[in-house]
This record gives sequence, structure tokens and C-alpha cells, in this order.
Amino acid sequence: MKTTLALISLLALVATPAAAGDLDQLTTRLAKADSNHDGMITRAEFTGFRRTQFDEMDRNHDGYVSDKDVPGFARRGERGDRLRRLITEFDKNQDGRIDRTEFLNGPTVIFDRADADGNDVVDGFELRQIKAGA
Ligand SMILES: [Ca+2]
Ligand SMILES: [Ca+2]
Ligand SMILES: [Ca+2]
Repeated sequence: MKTTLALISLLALVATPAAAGDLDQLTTRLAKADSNHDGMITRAEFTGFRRTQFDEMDRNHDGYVSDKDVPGFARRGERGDRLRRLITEFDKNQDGRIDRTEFLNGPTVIFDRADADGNDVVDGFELRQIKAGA
């Protein structure tokens, strides 16, 4: 149960935020991608973080993120919806699952949104801005 929740919170980071309430959580998680802890998240750090995420999300280790990685009871309702939305956004070759390449090269909605000046770095100011709902 606990691991399922962890997976769902990871889904929240990569999928498009559904509500303003998600935004606060998203920035908190975005900050976790700051691997050298300098208060800024570069696009490279964001991609590196995704690599880790993929390994965590691919729970059955078959090399794909799909509904097989979510237990049956969690496929219904909001969790299942989030996963399906994620697959729709990332599944470039439309085989119904996300492989590592699709995931790493997938849309960076959260990052792009936070990176207001588009210089491929989300700095502390931009993080605070998005947290404030700007
Ligand atoms: Ca950094
Ligand atoms: Ca999998
Ligand atoms: Ca695919």
C-alpha cells in the first residue's frame, strides 16, 4: 500500500497538474531533482531525476511503465486515471506502455512551466513563483 502511494506521488510529478492544489506538491518534488543542492534545477538534473523515477515506477522491472505496474485495486479511480493520462502523454509509439526512452524524452510540462525565462534552469526565484501559483 505504501509503495503504491509512492508510485502515485511520482506520477503526480510527471503528469500535467490537474489542480492548483497539486502545484505546491509539485514544486516540492521538483526541488528533489536538485541533485547538487545548489538551489537550482537544470534540465540535465531533471532528466537524471527521471531516470531514477523510471526505475521506481517500473515496479515489475519489465522495462516498461504500464498498468501492470499498478495493482488491480489501484487501477480504478483517480490513481488509474493518472497513470492512463501519463501513458497518453508519453507513449510516443502508442503501444500502450512507456519505455525508458519515451519517458526520458517525454514532455517536461512541469519543468517548462517552472522555467519561466526558458533558460533550461529553474532557479529559486522561479520555484517560489510557481509555488505562489504564478
Ligand atoms: Ca542544481
Ligand atoms: Ca513495468
Ligand atoms: Ca510506448
